[in-house]
Amino acid sequence: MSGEELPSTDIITLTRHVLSDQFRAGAVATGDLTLLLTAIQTTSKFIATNVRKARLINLVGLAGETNVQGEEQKKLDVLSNDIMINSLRASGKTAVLVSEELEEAVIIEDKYKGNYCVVFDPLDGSSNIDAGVNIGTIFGIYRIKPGSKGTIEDVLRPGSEMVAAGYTMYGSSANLVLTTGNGVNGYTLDAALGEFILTHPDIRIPPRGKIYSFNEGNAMYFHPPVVNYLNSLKFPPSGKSPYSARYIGSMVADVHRTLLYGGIFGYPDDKKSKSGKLRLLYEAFPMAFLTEQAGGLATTGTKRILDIVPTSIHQRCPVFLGSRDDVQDVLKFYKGGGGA
Ligand code: AFP
Repeated sequence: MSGEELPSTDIITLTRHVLSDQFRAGAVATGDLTLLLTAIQTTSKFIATNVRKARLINLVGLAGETNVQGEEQKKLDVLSNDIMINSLRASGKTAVLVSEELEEAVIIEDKYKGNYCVVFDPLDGSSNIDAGVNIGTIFGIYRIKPGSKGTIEDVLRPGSEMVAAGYTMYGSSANLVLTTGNGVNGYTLDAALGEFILTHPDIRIPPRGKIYSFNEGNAMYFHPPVVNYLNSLKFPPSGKSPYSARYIGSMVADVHRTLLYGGIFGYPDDKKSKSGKLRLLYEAFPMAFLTEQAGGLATTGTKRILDIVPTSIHQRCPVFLGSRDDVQDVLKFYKGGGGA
């Protein structure tokens, strides 16, 4: 095979990687989390396949229902929610499920009950589906509290208590990015093998970036710290270059770029949206966990996101996350001390 590159015979799949982590954890690990992650991988493969053929099999467009946030549900949202609920229940590893698409938490019946709770947005960024823009699944995983049979209290806990979090981005390829609390790794779906392969080991977010990612269409509602911070990026002191703006409007895609290239992603609270737009449990917490594990910071502007104690499953929260130095600049503006 001269001139041709030989395929690697030592590929690291997501399951192999998580299992090797489990071996390192020794006696503590039961393998349950690995099996749960296998179920999540299956749902991501299913959703990735359907996103790809959505236009051809008439899956885009409205499903004719509204979800708990009062937003119109797309057919793919419904499908993605159903596959996740079915697969997670059948895994036998879950006790409580919270989905963006369902008003109430799902308490798993005894027959299938396990020790984990999964909070998820099955298809985030769905207003982008019809335009073929990247969308994704976001998930966070808690272990039930000791002695609990699995109740809503098991998910009304700070994000810092999550044991794993991640997202799968459906774009030119399907990328699953995961933390189990020991750094962040990225896996790309090899469609021929049907496996997520480790392609982005130990993702580290650069300490400072050159990109900001906000929906500036809301600028008239922004509070002064945000307006002043954004102005400092656009009109830096002479000699410095302004930041570039990039905003996809699909959190998974905007955060994925921020993790890889650095910079800052923000969806602040403002005069119109008193708590911002993004959901704490299944958007802000998982992304904050990933960002911190990659060496970045995630804040509401006044407090660390992972320290918030949720009071309801669909509550919202302001979000600034990304490169350490960039997020610290925002914090300075909130403290009234100006920026870099
Ligand atoms: P959709 O799922 O309705 O498209 O909302 C996506 C999202 O929750 C998140 O993925 C984006 O970061 C954010 O909302 C975009 O919101 P704006 O459209 O208000 O900028």
